Amino acid sequence: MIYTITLNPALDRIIFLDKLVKKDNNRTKSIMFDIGGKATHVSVVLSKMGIDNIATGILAGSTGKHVQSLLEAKGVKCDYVWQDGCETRESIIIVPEDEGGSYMITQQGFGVEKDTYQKIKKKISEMLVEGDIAVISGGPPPKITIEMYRELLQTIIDKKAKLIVDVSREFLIEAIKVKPYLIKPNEVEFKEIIGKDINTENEYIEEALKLNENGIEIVALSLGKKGSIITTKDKVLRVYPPKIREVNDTGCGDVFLGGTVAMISQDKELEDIFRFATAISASKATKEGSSEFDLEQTQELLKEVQIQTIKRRG
Ligand code: TA6
Repeated sequence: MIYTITLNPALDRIIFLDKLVKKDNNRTKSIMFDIGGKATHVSVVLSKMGIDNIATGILAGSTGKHVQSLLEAKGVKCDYVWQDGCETRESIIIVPEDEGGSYMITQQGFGVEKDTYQKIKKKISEMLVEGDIAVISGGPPPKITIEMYRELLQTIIDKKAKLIVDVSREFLIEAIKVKPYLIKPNEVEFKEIIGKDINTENEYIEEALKLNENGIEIVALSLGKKGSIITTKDKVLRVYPPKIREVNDTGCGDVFLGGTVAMISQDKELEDIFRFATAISASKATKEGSSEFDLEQTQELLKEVQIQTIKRRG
């Protein structure tokens, strides 16, 4: 079974404008809601592909109910811990259509009480069995300390599940200590964990291979619109995305992770994993929602993904 763990889900309020002008009354063209928070997106991808999974984490209030109803409408099986007396956060995504790209204004979220933390830790421990895949992704909520986060990761490792982590800053630095199966840092996050201000792709590869040698099976370094560098002990790939007409770039990284997890769960080869992940992420970029994509379009885009094998052991 695959479990996606979003400690701090968000309701994405996505606002489309012709343009965004300071000190002006910018009239919206349209507004839509989607799920947010990162591992939630992984569950959406898996569910649409018919791959069994359960979405868990922490939700609260009417906004939390809205997130859960959006997830269930997308076919996701939910098993969240609920905290009373507060509200799941919103992430406001502004898409000015004259610029390309988007602006994201994200609330921190509510402070997680100790008993809520104990409940999610217990749920994770009781659900997971050896061989499961556990994806923990997205910024942890307030009051989740590094120590508490590490304990959650250790709980997953102790159950001998395959741990996949997409988080940033001090939480990612902590995560690599438990040697997760896969991490998906962007360039800023990667520099934070290696503690060096490097810039060339060769330097990235050299540092990523050190992480592989230290026990992280797959490092998927996201270069954003430039694609990604994938390293394992035995292989290094440089993956280039297809050309698409971008509508909303929000959620591309999370859907990329969803595609990655889907292919890993089907024991695909490294190239196939990241060809698919790149294609489904490109499909997401052509959609308005932060978790929208089209599987038929993804199949079409597969052949436009370019992969260069830079290193192969043996
Ligand atoms: O990556 C996109 C996204 O998940 C949005 O849907 C929005 O919810 C935001 O990121 C949340 O980011 P955070 O790191 O705060 O969990």
